Amino acid sequence: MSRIESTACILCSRNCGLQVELDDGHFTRVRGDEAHPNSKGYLCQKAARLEHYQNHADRLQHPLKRMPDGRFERVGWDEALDDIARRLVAIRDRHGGKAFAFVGGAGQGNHLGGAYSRQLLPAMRSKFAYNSLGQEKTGDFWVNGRLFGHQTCHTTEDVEHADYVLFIGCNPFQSHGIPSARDTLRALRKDPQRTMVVVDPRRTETAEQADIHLQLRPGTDAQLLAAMLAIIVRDGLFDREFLARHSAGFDEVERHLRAIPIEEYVRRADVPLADVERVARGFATARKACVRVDLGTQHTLHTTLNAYLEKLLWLVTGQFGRAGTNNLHTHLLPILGHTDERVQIEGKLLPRTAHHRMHPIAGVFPPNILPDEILHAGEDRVRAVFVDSCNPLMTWADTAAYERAFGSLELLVVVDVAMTETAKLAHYVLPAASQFEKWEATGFNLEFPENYFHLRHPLFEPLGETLPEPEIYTRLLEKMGVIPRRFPVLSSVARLEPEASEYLPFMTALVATLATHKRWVPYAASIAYRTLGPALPNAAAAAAFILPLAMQYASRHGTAVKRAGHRGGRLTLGSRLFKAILEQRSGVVLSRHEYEEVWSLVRTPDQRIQLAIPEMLAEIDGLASESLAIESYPFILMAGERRSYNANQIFRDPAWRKVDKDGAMRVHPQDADALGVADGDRAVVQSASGEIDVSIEVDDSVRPGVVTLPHGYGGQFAGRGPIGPAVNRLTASSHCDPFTRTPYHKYVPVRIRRQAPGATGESATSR
Ligand SMILES: Nc1nc2c(c(=O)[nH]1)N[C@H]1C(S)=C(S)[C@@H](COP(=O)(O)OP(=O)(O)OC[C@H]3O[C@@H](n4cnc5c(=O)[nH]c(N)nc54)[C@H](O)[C@@H]3O)O[C@H]1N2
Ligand SMILES: Nc1nc2c(c(=O)[nH]1)N[C@H]1C(S)=C(S)[C@@H](COP(=O)(O)OP(=O)(O)OC[C@H]3O[C@@H](n4cnc5c(=O)[nH]c(N)nc54)[C@H](O)[C@@H]3O)O[C@H]1N2
Ligand code: SF4
Ligand SMILES: [Mo]
Repeated sequence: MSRIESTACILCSRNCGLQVELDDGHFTRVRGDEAHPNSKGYLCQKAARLEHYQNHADRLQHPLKRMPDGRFERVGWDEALDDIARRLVAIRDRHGGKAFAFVGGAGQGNHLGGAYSRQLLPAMRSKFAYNSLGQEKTGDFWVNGRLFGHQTCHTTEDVEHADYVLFIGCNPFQSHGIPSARDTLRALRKDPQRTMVVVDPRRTETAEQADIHLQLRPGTDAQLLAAMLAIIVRDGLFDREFLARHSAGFDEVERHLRAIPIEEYVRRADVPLADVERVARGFATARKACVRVDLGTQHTLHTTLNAYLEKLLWLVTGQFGRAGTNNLHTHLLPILGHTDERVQIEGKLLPRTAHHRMHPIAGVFPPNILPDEILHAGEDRVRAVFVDSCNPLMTWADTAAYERAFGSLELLVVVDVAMTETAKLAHYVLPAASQFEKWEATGFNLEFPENYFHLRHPLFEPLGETLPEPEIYTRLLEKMGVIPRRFPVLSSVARLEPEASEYLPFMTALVATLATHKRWVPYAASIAYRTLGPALPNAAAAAAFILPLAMQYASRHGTAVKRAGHRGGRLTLGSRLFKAILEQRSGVVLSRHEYEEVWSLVRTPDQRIQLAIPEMLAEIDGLASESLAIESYPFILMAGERRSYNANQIFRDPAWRKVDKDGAMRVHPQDADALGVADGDRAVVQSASGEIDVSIEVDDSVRPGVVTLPHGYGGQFAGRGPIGPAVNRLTASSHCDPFTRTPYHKYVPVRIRRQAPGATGESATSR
């Protein structure tokens, strides 16, 4: 019997609402959900392929244990979790918290489990959370921390309402990342009053639609942005009134900007000076302008400085805090932390890693250092790693380093829905129910002035013996002895008509319990799951921890929550918001702010934006002495492009791809001639770290001297592979921003040689 249900796409951070038709455990049709308050029916071609995530040959069904001969054997949940709990506790008690690292915890659509998995860190007395944000966004978060006073002050861009949009190092036509990307781009292109500028070394699908495309030399964004800012300062295009009212430190920033050799930096970026002047002026004088950036600036040279310069662009021109500009936004799920490396807590600085002495940013440690933290010889090395919703063997820099590091651990546990490359190295592989078999939600609700939240209901029965993460981690904590198995008082309060009483007796009891048992505070999610959980309607136990978060949100943003249509008093507004979240199948508008309320989200003591960041000003000065030539590697590889059929490493069955099955390498015709390669030929790409075999696509959208390979290929499926380019065989742990350690994936120096027909190298990809 087929039926129609509401859910959301799990393939990118937009999490578009979907209406899906289901039949006998399968997706038979996928459409956009018009009732979804944010995506309003929008979706892209990838969502139609979700059946390939839900049902495929490598789905995990049972807990597995790796035997001494390398084979995996099926074990029971209790046997697996008892042994894991015993070994974790032994490692913790013998070596302390430094011996444990937690990896991942959430993908593009599954952030509910993260509330439970992160409890393992305090249970292990460890602070060492590594995840993919630490290989792309931490430079941005660090700069936000300095500018706005808190690393959770995450910025957003109102592309939909802007007159002038600058896309720097992002390709929303393919990667989305902005609301209803393709519709939004089309609207921009069609309106002669609005201007779209793309800054990208490739003539991307987005650039094709732009009014101005600055096709800069890779890795020169810092020079180009510095030159634009210098033009703005030189020509007096900054917003004096905005700066005087809302910021501090502009004079100092201005001094550094005035010293910038504009023409020389524009020459280094290799774009026409007249275009740069036009863009600087156009952006500064537009009524409503915003900047959208992504990996093109975050995965290249000067990652952190790029974030600073990009934000200065909209701050010095006063393009902030209004419709059509950049803004801050609210959070329901706390996906970011605040870990300022300068601040002392109880007389102590933040914990640093044993080998690199690296500090966290927004609570996250960088993937690029983890292999060294495991492999170094010290007593204080990382010995046990838990991986959840992440596949570092494929997605993090330096696959060979990860193979060595993970292969040497005393304990590696992987929680995933599928048998991944990382899972193959694990001592235990624990099978999670898929995102359509359990309650799920995303924390990527990054909108302003309206913000949204979508709690997704399970659509299918869990496959085989799979369990949702809330159950896996709660059982593990119980077996480790960090929380009791029963909370009789809380459970009995929870059973007293929780909805009719607005959950208030339960919240009161929870707060009282945690006040008397402070050691349980870090495990509030599991405690709410075990106590309030069973009393929730529709078996929504996993959503129980959202109650306190909704109450916190309502108490902080009460007026905006009421503007969104929610009703209630000081105590009940939050619990009513929670009820709405539980009930509305297509998602909820959480809050509706007025633009000027953006200042209430700034966390500096005086709500002024602190423009002068000494570390960044020093780096601006240092640009003058930079040299870029790397003679022995004549090409720059952008390792990890977004295309029409990649979606991180979420799909494993290559049958999901309608085109680009090989994940071909784009090469400029001039370079193809010089290399003697044509469409469909094979070539070997070699970097300082490794080499892989690729298929060629001659394409004049790239600059000469630049080649691109897609992200999300190179995995194994059903015993076969690698399928397509495994790009992280070419990247190196050490090739990264010195400050944040985020990788330079878009700037990998390589050599290329033609592969004679019929020849297959050791690292050849099978087809
Ligand atoms: N189809 C698809 N969509 C996705 C994903 C996916 O795997 N597939 N992944 C999602 C995720 S996790 C993320 S983080 C986003 C990323 O989304 P994007 O950052 O938009 O995607 P990319 O294609 O990796 O990189 C963007 C652009 O940076 C350009 N670039 C390379 N080097 C430079 C440079 O030096 N300077 C500048 N200015 N630009 C440069 C590239 O040519 C490319 O067009 O996409 C999300 N959406
Ligand atoms: N060279 C290069 N490398 C890159 C990039 C690049 O551009 N170039 N892009 C980087 C970027 S921006 C990102 S965000 C990362 C993404 O890389 P990762 O952080 O590794 O995340 P994903 O590929 O999204 O998915 C990881 C795993 O989640 C599993 N999964 C799916 N659903 C569930 C679930 O419900 N529960 C559990 N437990 N697991 C589940 C999937 O099976 C998959 O194995 O890759 C990065 N790697
Ligand atoms: S991949 Fe992203 S843009 Fe496409 S349907 Fe899914 S969530 Fe929406
Ligand atoms: Mo990402």
